[in-house]
Amino acid sequence: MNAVLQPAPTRTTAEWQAADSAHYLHPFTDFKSLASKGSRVITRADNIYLWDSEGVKILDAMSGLWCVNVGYGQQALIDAATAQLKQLPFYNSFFQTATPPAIELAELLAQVTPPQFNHVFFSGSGSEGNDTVVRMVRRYWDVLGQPERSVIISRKNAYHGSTVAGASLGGMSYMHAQGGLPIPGIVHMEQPFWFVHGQGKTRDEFGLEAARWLEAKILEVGADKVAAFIGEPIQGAGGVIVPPATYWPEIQRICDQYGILLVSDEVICGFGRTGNWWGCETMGFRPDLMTFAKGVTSGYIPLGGVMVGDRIARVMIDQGGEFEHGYTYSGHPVACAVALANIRLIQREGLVDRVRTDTGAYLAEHFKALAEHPLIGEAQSVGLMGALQIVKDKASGTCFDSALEVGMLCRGHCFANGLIMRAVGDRMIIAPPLVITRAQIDDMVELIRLCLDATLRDLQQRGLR
Ligand code: PXG
Repeated sequence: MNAVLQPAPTRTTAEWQAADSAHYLHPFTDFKSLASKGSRVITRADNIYLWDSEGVKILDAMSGLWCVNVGYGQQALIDAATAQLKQLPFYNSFFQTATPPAIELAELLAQVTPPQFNHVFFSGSGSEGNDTVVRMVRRYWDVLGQPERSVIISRKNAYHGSTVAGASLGGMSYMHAQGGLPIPGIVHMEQPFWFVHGQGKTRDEFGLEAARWLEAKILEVGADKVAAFIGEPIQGAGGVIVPPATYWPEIQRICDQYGILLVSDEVICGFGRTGNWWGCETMGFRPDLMTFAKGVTSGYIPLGGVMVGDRIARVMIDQGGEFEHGYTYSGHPVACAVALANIRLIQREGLVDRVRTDTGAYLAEHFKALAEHPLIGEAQSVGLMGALQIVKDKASGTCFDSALEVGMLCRGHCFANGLIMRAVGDRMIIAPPLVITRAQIDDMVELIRLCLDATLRDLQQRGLR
């Protein structure tokens, strides 16, 4: 028998990196390339800050991975997990059983979601939630005697997860290229990215035009074959792409006209990120299904799910019989207990209102000022998510050759200066914890400016600017 592995908190960075590259295959990673560099090992966190194994303090402007909405170190969440682990660490919700945290969370979610939502189906992640969406949407139309309505329309450059269904719904062509995706019955239309596709038009004109691509796609597929349309209210992993204000209301109108279901993937936009509880509230539409994950527990423990609107719930409950679908961890009691503590904390601290009326507006003002920087062609933020578009030429809005990986260069400067930002191509992304203060926003914006300056200097030295 192997010796019992002891935790080794005192290992050096080099020792962590050696063990990491020997055994750990990281997500979305070139394994060989990472092994040659070594991972940055994060060892602790508090509020909006992380510390690495060298003791370096880092401002986490990405909330972990768009999820630590209440910030790190919240005692109420830690206590909720500890108490539930002692009381009942696990029981399932199959075979006509349930646990108090899962029941209470279902009840609370019905209260904090738009009025059409009174039921929830739990999963372990956002990807699994979107697998549930595919199964439920198709089952709904089956039960109504229209099984031929099975096609789901999504968008290019959307991110809906990494399971087979999630990656198929998503519109990342490099993901489709690995594993024969998408699965049949999922089609994609162009994204509402004004900066790339809408130049020469007003944002509002472009928003209507981009929404009408949905109608064109419905007619191409056949209106009687389309089951649903899915989209993120604001695309997150695709680069914080904020659609024009005209886009979502027109999408809603088209879905209503053709009777197709509307699915909002709220995995990033949910739980206050955009200054309302839900991104669909900020963008002005009324979905039939909402996928959530991440912010439901502020990432302290995995949990996801799907809010099921009354239109679908009534059919599934009254006429559907058994729904042949579920996960071992659907309604995991510890995850649900943490989610309850997390949502109550958001309510108690008024975090959603704070983002809408205070910190979101404050960030927008300072972010807009970054658009003056010689490298930035567009600066956009909604609530506490934002993007800076790096450009080669400000006047024309021309971008750098993508092979130059200018975004990665900038991300390197962020890493070196104690700031975590995400680079999506040449778009620099932020989504800081919702507890961030005005003073911390000042620090963050100052750090961003410093990193943009350093990136510009590099480009000038290489003769690229
Ligand atoms: N939907 C959306 C809108 C997401 O952003 C998922 C579904 C999948 O959730 P899970 O819990 O299965 O990961 C996501 C996840 C990035 C990045 O690089 C974004 C996500 C995940 C990993 C990386 O921005 N979003």
